[in-house]
Amino acid sequence: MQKAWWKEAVVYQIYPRSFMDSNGDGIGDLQGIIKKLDYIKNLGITVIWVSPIYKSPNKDNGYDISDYQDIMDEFGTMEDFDELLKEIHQRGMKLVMDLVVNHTSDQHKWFLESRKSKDNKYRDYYIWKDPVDGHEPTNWGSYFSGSAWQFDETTGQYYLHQFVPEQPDLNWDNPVVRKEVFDMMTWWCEKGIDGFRMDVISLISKPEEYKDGPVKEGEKYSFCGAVTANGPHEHEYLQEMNQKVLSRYNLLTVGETSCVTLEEAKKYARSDGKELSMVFQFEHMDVDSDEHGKWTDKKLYLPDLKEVLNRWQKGLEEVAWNSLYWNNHDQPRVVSRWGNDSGEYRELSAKMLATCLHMMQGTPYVYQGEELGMTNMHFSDVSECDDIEEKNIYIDLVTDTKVYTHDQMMDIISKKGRDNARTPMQWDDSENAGFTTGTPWFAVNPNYKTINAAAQVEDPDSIYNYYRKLIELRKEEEVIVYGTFDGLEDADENLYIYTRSSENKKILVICNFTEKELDVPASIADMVKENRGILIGNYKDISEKIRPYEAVVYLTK
Ligand code: TEU
Ligand code: CA
Repeated sequence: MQKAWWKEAVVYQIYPRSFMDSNGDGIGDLQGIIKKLDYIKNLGITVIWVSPIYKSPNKDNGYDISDYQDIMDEFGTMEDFDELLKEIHQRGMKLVMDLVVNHTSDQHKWFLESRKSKDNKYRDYYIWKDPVDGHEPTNWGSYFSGSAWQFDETTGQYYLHQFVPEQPDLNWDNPVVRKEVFDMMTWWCEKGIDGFRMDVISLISKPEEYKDGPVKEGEKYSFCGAVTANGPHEHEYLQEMNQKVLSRYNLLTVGETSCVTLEEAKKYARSDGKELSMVFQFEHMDVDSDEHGKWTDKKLYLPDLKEVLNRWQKGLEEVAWNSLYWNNHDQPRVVSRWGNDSGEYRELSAKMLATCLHMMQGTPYVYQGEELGMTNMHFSDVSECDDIEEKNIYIDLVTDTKVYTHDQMMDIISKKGRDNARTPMQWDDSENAGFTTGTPWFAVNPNYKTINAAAQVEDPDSIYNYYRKLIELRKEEEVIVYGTFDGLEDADENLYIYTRSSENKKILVICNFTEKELDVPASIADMVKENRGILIGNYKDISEKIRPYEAVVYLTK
């Protein structure tokens, strides 16, 4: 298999707003990140991905950009950025920026001009359509509730926004827009960055025809992603981006490809390097969704998770490349979601989940705080929430349609909402978890007294040091990066078992997703018995049984 530095990388995602505040204003910033680079380096991380740091009104916490070539006031200055990049490179790490070019902020100068008149030079930078029978051009619904169209009085037309109205979609069919984006990307590459995470990049090529889509039972709109994802010119535009920008630098590029299928991923992450290095897929994030999407307290059924991940492991083998993630700034904390965040089981299940993911084939992503076993937080009222997606879904499912009561919705937001990932990083047991000397912009999880970095960095048995060993193993054992994946016992409802094999090495990974003590399945009993040692495990000794939330990686050849 073709080798590449980004296949051997381990990426740490920082959500700057909640990572570390250096000036006491309660908001994380670039100087705060610089203070914590040694903490990240010590984990064994090789690449840092920062969520958007560009100028933004923060309607969607930076995913609504008003100036792509300047730094958000709250985060610092371009000089701070230059210092951050230098400090990261000096530590032998790389920096990946978050590229949000499916849409801009409505405060971006392009949109401020575009909305002025129909014949404005920037009009076609965005997607404007006439009303149809006095209403929205199509029945498309936004990712964040409501219509995906916003009426603009000045020119009597609607503009498309697949997220909130303050995030108007760019018109990628306009070659001038593509050139603007490619020039901006080149500008950042010339500054020396090492890659891009590309926000909803699968949505940039819109359908040739703007017409109504299918509406699900009980819904008012047709989900826009279903008609816009993986559009007719998607791969043409990405190959143009690759040819004009990406291929000229030594980059890690990861597409956040909402609604991507395995077949489409083979195009986005094709191994000939003509598009992107890899993609974030979402099928495994949807295994605990239902007719209300992720807004449900549906429990994980392990065979569903195994079916998705094993299919992606085998499906991309040799032809493309996987990313590996449980967490990011849009997902709840996995130890609460699919582990057990209470008592002794929190540490065990956090290490088990980490083992399950990090022994697979692909580039692993660690989201800030995941390496500490940070957990979800309880929100009792929507007024405690910051996330626009949560606020809008509350109105949709409680106020407007009464699908859920207030208590039901708050319980579900506490389980699945994005705010769970945005509580401030827990550095130590001092006030505000050492995140800020001021008033934190968002509530700190009260469990910071016991769950924090200071309590773990020096403890050899901590979750932090377990992640450090997993990452070290990946650097030592080539079979973990390049070995073949084979799932075992796919139907088992409690255990996730798979092997990774290369010419002269084979490992067996066993993860117990439950608090039950279980027998070793007969199918792997011999492999276990003849093992040549344990590479890593979350119990100090070995047992005839598989214990609650046990993870163990045997060397079998
Ligand atoms: O997220 C795109 C996306 O698919 C989100 O709808 C996400 O999957 C969802 O919130 C999970 O329930 C990207 C960014 O990661 C997200 O933070 C932004 O809000 C969004 O695009 C718009 O830029
Ligand atoms: Ca600050």
